Amino acid sequence: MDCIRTLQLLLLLTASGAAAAGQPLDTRGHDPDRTHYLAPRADIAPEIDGIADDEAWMTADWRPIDNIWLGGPLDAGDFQGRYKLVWTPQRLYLLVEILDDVLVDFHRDPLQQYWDDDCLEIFIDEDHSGGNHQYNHNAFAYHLSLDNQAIDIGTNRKAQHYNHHVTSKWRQTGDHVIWEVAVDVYDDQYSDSGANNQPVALHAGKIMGFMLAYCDNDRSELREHFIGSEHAAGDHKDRGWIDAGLFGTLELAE
Ligand SMILES: [Ca+2]
Ligand SMILES: [Ca+2]
Ligand SMILES: [Ca+2]
Ligand SMILES: [Ca+2]
Repeated sequence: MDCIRTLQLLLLLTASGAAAAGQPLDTRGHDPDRTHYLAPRADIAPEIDGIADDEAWMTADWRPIDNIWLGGPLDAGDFQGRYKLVWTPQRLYLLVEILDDVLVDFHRDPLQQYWDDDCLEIFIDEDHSGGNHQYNHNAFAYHLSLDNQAIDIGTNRKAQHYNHHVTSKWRQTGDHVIWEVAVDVYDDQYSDSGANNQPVALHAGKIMGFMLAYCDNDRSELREHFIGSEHAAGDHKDRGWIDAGLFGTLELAE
C-alpha cells in the first residue's frame, strides 16, 4: 500500500514538474514586453543594513530604473537607479542603488502625500495575475519613505502602514544611497483586519509580478519625477498603483 502511494506521489510530482517546466508563461492581463527577472536563491539571506557587501548579491543581475512615468527629461545628476533581487523560502530581498541629488521628506506624517516625498515604491503581485489592485490585495504597492515605513492603500480605501511586511534600511555611501529591503510576500487573501495572515513560502520556479519605482522630489510641492523599472505605454503612465498588468515578471531561480 505504501509503495503504491509513494509511486502515485512520484508520478504526481513528475507530472506537475514537467508541466511547470514546459508551460509557457501566461501573459494574459499584462502589457506586452514586460521585463523578466531571474532572481537567484540566497543560501544566506543578505543582512538588511544598507551595505551591499553580502555574498547573496554577487550572483544577481542589476536592472535599471529608467522609465520616466511622470516629469520631463531627466538629468543624470538628478536621478539614476538600479536594483537586484534574491530570495529565500521565507522572504524576497531587494538591493537598490540610487543617485538622487537632494533627499527630501517634506511631509513628516508618512500617511500624508507620501508619494510627493522621495520614496521607493515596490510592487508585488504574488500570483502574477495582473488586474486591478487599487483597493484590494490582488497586488501590493509598498511606498517606502525615507524613514523606512511601508505605506499602501488598504481595502478600506485608506492609506495605511504595512511596516510589518518589510524590513528596510538605507545608507549613503559616497554619492549613492544603498537601500536594502526584505519583504514578506502575501497573496490576495490577505486581510487588513485579520490576525492570522501568513506570508507565502517561496520556491524555485515561482512566478510573480514585480516592479520598482522611485518618486523623486527635490524642491517642489509635488514630486518632480516618477521613474519606474517597466515601460509604460500611452499617456497615462502612472497607473501601476492601480493596474498590476504593468508589472514585470519575477521568476525565482534555484
Ligand atoms: Ca547588507
Ligand atoms: Ca533628484
Ligand atoms: Ca494577484
Ligand atoms: Ca530627491
